[in-house]
Amino acid sequence: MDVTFKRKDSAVMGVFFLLVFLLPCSVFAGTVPDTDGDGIVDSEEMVVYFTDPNNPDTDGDGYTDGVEIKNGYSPHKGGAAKIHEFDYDKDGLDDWVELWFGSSIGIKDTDRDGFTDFYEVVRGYDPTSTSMVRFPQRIVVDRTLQRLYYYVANIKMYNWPVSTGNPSTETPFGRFAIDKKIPNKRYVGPGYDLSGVKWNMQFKPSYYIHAAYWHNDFGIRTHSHGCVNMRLADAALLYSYVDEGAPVSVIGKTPSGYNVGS
Ligand SMILES: [Ca+2]
Ligand SMILES: [Ca+2]
Ligand SMILES: [Ca+2]
Ligand SMILES: [Ca+2]
Repeated sequence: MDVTFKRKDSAVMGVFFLLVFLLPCSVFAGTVPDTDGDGIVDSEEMVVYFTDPNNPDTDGDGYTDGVEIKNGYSPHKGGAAKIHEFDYDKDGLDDWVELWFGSSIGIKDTDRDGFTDFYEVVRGYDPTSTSMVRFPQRIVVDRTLQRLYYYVANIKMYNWPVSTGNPSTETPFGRFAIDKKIPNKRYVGPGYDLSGVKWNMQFKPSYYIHAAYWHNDFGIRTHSHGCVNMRLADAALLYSYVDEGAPVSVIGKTPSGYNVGS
C-alpha cells in the first residue's frame, strides 16, 4: 500500500511541476496557441485533424486549414476535395465519418482493442471505446432506384445496386426487420430450383435479401419473385455487418419498364 501512495504522490508532484514550469504562458493567460494563425489551435491540429500546426496550409492548395475545415474541404488533399473524399489513415473510413463517430482520422484503431475503426463502425460498435454499446443499424431497399442502403447511426455507409421483385411478384412495401440469417439456402418454386444461394437475410417470412449468381441485372432492373438480389461480394459484406433485428424499410415503386429510370 505504501508503494501505491508514493506513486500517487509522485504523480501529483509531476503534474504540478508540469503546470508550473512547462506549460506555455498563454495557457495561464486564458488563450490556447494557434501557432500558424490558421484558425485551428495547435492541439486540434495535432490530435484531431493531423494537420501541420506550423503551416497554415498543410496541403499547399492556397486555402488555409481553418478555411478548408470550416467549409467541409479536406486540409490534406488539394483542389476541391471534400473532407469525406479523403481517408488520412487509410482504414476504410473517410475523414468526415471518423470525425462524426469521434474516432481518430490518424489512427486506424482508435481504442486499440485490436479491431480497426472501420471494422467496428460498419458493425455498429463504438470505435472510441471498448464498451459493447451499439449504434443502431438499418437497411433501406429503394424499389424505384433498385438500390439498397445500409446505415449505421443514421450515417449511410453503403449504397449497393440490387434487383427487387418483378411487377407481378413485387418485393413487399413496408417496415420489417432481419429475423433470420442463413449462410446457404436452396430456393424452390414454380419454374425455379436454385441451390447454393449465399448470404440469406430474411426480413419477412419467405422474403430474403440474398446473393444471386444467375444474373447481373443489379441496379438495372427487377429480377426476382420478391426477394432482394445482391451481388455476391456485396451480400457477403452486408451479411457480416448486420445483426438479426435490424430494421428493413422497403420504399418506392416497382419499375414497370425494363430499365430503371427509362
Ligand atoms: Ca493552427
Ligand atoms: Ca489547404
Ligand atoms: Ca480513416
Ligand atoms: Ca478498435
